[in-house]
Amino acid sequence: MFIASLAVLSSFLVSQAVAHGGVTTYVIGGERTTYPGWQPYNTPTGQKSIGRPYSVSLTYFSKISCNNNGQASAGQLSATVAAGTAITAKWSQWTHAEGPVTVYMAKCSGSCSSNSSNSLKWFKIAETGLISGTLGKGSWGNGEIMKTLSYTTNIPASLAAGEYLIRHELLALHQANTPQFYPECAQLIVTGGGGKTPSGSYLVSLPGAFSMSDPGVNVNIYAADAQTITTYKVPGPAVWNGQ
Ligand SMILES: *[C@@H]1O[C@H](CO)[C@@H](O)[C@H](O)[C@H]1NC(C)=O
Ligand SMILES: [Cu+2]
Repeated sequence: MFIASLAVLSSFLVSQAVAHGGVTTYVIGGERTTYPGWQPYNTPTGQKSIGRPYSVSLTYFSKISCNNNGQASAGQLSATVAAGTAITAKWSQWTHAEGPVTVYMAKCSGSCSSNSSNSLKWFKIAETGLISGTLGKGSWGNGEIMKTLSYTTNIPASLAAGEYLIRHELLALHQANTPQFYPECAQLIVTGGGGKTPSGSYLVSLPGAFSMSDPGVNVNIYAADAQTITTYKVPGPAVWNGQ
């Protein structure tokens, strides 16, 4: 009895630790359609998920696109979603209040499952950075994730139909000058839409869009000046306005 409850407790702690910062569920169009995200603490064998695979939620620049080698899983699925529809990412656990939340998309050529996330062009569809207050003591997008464990954004209504990756990133800034990235991707098949895709400065490569030289990445929220600075530029391109 004692041994059994210890085993249950330790497996609970392990899965919580690994799941920290990982999208566990995607909800499309309100509560009507729910898809499980990739489950990093389960064996990859036989997993069928719209989430791209990853093993540990925390990552760094070399794996910044989808937190893996860029490839789809063997059982990769895609979710069909009409342009203009809300998509909600849900996390099971999150503990870092400081830093921005961003959502990117990338158009695949042909089938997303045969495209590396590292060679696509990404655009940003939403961001929540410093909401109020200072870098050191302010309210951040990541603090909202701690409260709701979810982030909802709309697939741009004007977006061209086709296959896309969607990427949610939590950038945790609680360690001085040591950013922690928690990105995950999922595959979507967008229907309807207005035939538009962004161009020019809205499109970036991942890796490539930001590095430690970015002032929004290399942040010390405990520095003296951070207690008075009230502006913060979220790393990456401007949010695409759908035009
Ligand atoms: C994406 O996959 C298609 C095949 O479906 C291929 O023709 C194309 O070159 C790939 N593009 C990238 C960027 O990997
Ligand atoms: Cu953490």
